[in-house]
Amino acid sequence: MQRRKEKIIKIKTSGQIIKGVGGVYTVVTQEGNTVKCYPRGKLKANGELFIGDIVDIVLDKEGIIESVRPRKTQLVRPFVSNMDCIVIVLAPLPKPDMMLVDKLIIGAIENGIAPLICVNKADMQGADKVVEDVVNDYKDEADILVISTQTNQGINELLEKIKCKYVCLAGQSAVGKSSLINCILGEKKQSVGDLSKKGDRGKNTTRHIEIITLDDGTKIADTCGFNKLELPLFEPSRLSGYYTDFDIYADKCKFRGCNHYKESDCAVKKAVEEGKIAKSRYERYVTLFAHIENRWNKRYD
Ligand SMILES: Nc1nc2c(ncn2[C@@H]2O[C@H](COP(=O)(O)OP(=O)(O)OP(=O)(O)O)[C@@H](O)[C@H]2O)c(=O)[nH]1
Ligand SMILES: [Mg+2]
Ligand SMILES: [Zn+2]
Repeated sequence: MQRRKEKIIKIKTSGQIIKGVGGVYTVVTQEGNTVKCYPRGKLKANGELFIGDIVDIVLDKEGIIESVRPRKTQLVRPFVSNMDCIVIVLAPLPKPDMMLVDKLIIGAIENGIAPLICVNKADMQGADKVVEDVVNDYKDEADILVISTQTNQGINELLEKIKCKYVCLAGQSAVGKSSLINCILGEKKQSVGDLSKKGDRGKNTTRHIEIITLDDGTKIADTCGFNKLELPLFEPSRLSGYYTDFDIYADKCKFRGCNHYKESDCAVKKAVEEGKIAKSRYERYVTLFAHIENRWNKRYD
């Protein structure tokens, strides 16, 4: 008896990568199915896939990622693409790193998206001071929310703001990004770290980025915390373009293309002296400018 050869039907579809561990990507297809996928060889050669990528896949015995659709937005740290908004999370503990916040805002502006700052752990001692500092430095740059995953303060307000969007959390390790996901879901889905030792900077509990979808369609990417962030190299004169809070003064600087750095008759510096621009933010701008200039000058070394 002749056995009929079974025909394997390949199904083409597309979907979004919601997780990637060790070269295996979890894709939610447009039909709503969750499938494990492997990238085609040429994709691996062309660089890594981002969590959030919209990909075309072929479902054979296993899912194969054939190609990546152009990315609407993308960040290298965290390694996420296509998000509508970056939610920068900080807290009284670990000690906030405002330079990191500045750099994350630069990333948001580069992608043409609005940053949202969440000061978490509002229940902790010292939270008021952190809120005061954040408002002082970023009130003209970002929406600011004060939240606590322990008391639920501000959580509904946050959910309202991000409703039906796809956002990625970003920030230092142990500020409470995964705790926020658990708080929103009402279950312990994500592992949460311990921040018990004094001076502890957190232990990088979350090792893999994962996009979590809420019942109303809102998507939140839980990401890996980091304590250092190096910006991609660019010409130092471009830096002030990312400081939109400087814009209304920059027109009045004496020199066109003023970097608000060592130049005289600088309206931005004057605004700082008059308290119209936060001194702390400007001082970090100067530090960052010098750093980028140094890297730029050594770019061929
Ligand atoms: N007091 C207080 N502690 C909180 C709050 N939210 C989170 N924590 C604590 O902060 C610590 C770190 O929380 P995680 O959620 O693991 O922090 P994370 O930002 O995800 O850290 P990484 O995954 O390492 O980037 C844990 O001990 C949490 O219990 C809060 O609102 N108030
Ligand atoms: Mg985490
Ligand atoms: Zn100037």
